[in-house]
Amino acid sequence: MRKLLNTLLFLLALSFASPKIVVKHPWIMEPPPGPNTTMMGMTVLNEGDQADKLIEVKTDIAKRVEIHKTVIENGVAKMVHQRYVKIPPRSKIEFKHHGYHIMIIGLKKRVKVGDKVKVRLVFEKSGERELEVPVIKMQKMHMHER
Ligand SMILES: [Cu+2]
Repeated sequence: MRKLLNTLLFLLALSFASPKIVVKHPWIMEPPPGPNTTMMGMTVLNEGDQADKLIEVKTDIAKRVEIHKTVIENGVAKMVHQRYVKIPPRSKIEFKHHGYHIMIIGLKKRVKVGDKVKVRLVFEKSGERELEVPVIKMQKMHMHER
C-alpha cells in the first residue's frame, strides 16, 4: 500500500513537470512584388520546467511552410531547413530575419499590411496554438532568395 502511494506521488510529480509555451509578437512580412515567398517571425517563450519542440507551422495561405535557420558558411549566409526547433525550459527563442525564422512558400494569395493571417503552430508536447498574425511592412533587409 505504501509502495503504491509512493508510486502515485511520483507519477503526480512527473505530471507537474511540463512546458509552458507563450508566443509573443508574431509578424508576417508583407511580401515584395515578385517572389511568392515571405517570412514570419515571433518570440517563443517556455516558462515551464520541461523542454518542448516546435515541430510544424501551418497556414492555409501558402502551399508550404518551413522552419529555417540562417547559418554563415564560408562567409555566405544560407538557410537550412530545420525539422524542429527545441524550446528548452525557462528559455526564449527569437524567430527573426537571421537565426531561426518561418518561411511561407508559395503564397496562394497576396497578403498586405493590415491583413491578419491564421497560423497554427504545432508543439510536440503542448499541442497546437492558433495565432492571428498581422502582416507588417517590409523592413530594409536582404531577402535571401534560396
Ligand atoms: Cu528561410
